[in-house]
Amino acid sequence: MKIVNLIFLIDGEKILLAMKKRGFGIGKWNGYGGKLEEGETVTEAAVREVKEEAGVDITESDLEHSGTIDFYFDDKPEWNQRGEIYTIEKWMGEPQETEEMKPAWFSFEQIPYSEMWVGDDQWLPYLLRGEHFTGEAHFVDGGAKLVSMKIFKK
Ligand code: 8DG
Repeated sequence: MKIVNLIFLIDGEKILLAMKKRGFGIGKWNGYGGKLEEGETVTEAAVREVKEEAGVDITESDLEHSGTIDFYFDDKPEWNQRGEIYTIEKWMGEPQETEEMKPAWFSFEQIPYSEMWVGDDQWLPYLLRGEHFTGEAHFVDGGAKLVSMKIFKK
């Protein structure tokens, strides 16, 4: 399965989400991330994606692996992907709006789940508590509808 990464910047009790302005997941708040380029490791790609999408510099060894979720698109199996999800508490520079993403800070108590991928409300709480998780999600209708989701604490 294709791998994508997903990175959330965390500052105390606040999380940085960014509104996706184009492409897959347009109109949703999410972390930064995307597909690996040829020859890249997941964490190398994370450094590149955060730079491209937020304009900030991070160091690979500061990334904390939080969980793995397999995203299945039951009516579009070519979209199936494994999401490797990270948090990071250190970076250099201020997150900027880019062509792809418009960032905003959210308190842990005010996560805009209704404007996120359906199902994020089932695993993001683990991440916010600093717990590790694994799981799988099954979507139809291009990701608009969640058919099932299983999340396990690791
Ligand atoms: P890029 O490689 O061009 O930068 O990325 P893209 O074309 O915009 O999208 P992508 O690589 O397909 O990555 C899409 C992002 O969407 C990736 O970070 C993982 C994420 N994603 C899913 N499903 C879900 C989900 O259920 N919740 C969240 N929060 N993200 C999801 O594919």
